[in-house]
Amino acid sequence: MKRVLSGIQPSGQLTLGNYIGAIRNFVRLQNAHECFFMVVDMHAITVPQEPAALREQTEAVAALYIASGIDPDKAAVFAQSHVPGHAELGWLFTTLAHMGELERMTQFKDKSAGKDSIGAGLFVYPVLMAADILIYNADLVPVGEDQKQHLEMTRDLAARFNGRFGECFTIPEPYIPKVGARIMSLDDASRKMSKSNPNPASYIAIMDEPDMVRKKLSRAVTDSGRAVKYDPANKPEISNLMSIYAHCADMTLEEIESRYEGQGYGGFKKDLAEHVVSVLEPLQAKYRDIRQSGEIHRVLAEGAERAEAVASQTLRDAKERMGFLLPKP
Ligand code: AQP
Repeated sequence: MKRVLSGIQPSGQLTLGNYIGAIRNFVRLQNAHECFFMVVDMHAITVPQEPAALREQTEAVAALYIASGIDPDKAAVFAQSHVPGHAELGWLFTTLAHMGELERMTQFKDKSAGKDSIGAGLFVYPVLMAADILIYNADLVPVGEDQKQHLEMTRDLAARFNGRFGECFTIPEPYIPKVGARIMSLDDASRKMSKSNPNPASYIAIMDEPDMVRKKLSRAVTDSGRAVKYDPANKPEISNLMSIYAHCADMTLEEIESRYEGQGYGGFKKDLAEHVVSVLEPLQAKYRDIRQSGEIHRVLAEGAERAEAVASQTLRDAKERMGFLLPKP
């Protein structure tokens, strides 16, 4: 059985991009694999977070995992900060990572652009991500396209460590969906949909009410012309909406093209909104039940216990190989 690891930052309201690019695949993978799904709260603080909001969002992301169909009896669901080995292994990896490779990371460039003061944590974000993955010796990492570069760096760090200290870490593979790996912003199809975008009209939040979803999609920017045709290079806006449609209606892009042949964007956008609502409404109802039950704390505690059992072994092995004097049991 392959081991799967992934996580999402509690850095705002989760979007349809997070759902299509990541969470849906978590749910698919849990049946045939040993899965670990984290709420990566320590990554979230690489940009400023309000403490009360961080706590609330951490619970919210865990509850959304469960509401989306992740079964905590199958997959370990936990908060990254509840397993201290992530931070410790992350520190060890900072001594192997190179400044040059970290400077090349596009997420760092995007998030630091135009800022006067940039936290060192944002710079070493990919090193902590490598520790998250390698501490479980994960084989597969389901992520959206934007995380591919970080995953490459994880593979490089694993190979560097193994080359220097002996085989310790599994080299993980990315698991990226073919369609929907990069859902774009509703107001600008050159930028990805992001939960930390200050303009809420740019994203569909998983918890957006049906009327809000309809409003946002009716106002979503579309290309000039009227053909519903998948052509990301020349028609990025409509192609993005088609990717969302394909996922929510469970249809292929070709089926969507033929359904709307000769019809223009109006009807397509209306139907799209209904498909999105039909996916989100049941999920929102389950989310509310889970939050009310208060069971999320138990889920997180049990998940952290399962994760810790694996993480502490790997960390011990890595430290021993690096030459640390380990305390006698
Ligand atoms: N627009 C997207 N399309 C497809 N996949 C996406 N993901 C994020 N946005 C899209 C995937 O969701 C997972 C969790 O992401 P994250 O929270 O760890 O950080 P992120 O990639 O930086 O996501 P956001 O929403 O843009 O967060 P903020 O705004 O806080 O930085 C990842 O697998 C990601 O690929």
